[in-house]
Amino acid sequence: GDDDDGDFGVKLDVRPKTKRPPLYKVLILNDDYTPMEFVVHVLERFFGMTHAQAFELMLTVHKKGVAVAGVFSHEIAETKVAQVMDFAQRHQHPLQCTMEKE
Ligand code: TYC
Repeated sequence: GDDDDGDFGVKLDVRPKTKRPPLYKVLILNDDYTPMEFVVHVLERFFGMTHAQAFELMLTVHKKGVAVAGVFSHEIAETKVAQVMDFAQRHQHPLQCTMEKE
């Protein structure tokens, strides 16, 4: 209202504002050519999954077209995508991996 108190309406900082950094989903995409065992190996190797977890996620991708392999900070997600894309290319498989903001 008026400025009898002389504060000019400037809001006081009450809570410390510590915004958490955004997280990114790393997605594995289906294709018609990459062998199922290769995808399972990728999920074990780069996402720390057990064989059973990796097999289950691979089947989800195979049936639904895409699944989330993990959720990471921007830098870690970028690294995972690069590692998977490089590994797939080196083995001449068309497997695609990408990331998106959660
Ligand atoms: N669709 C592939 C096949 O039938 C298997 C596959 C699963 C490929 C998951 C990619 O991300 C993938 N051989």
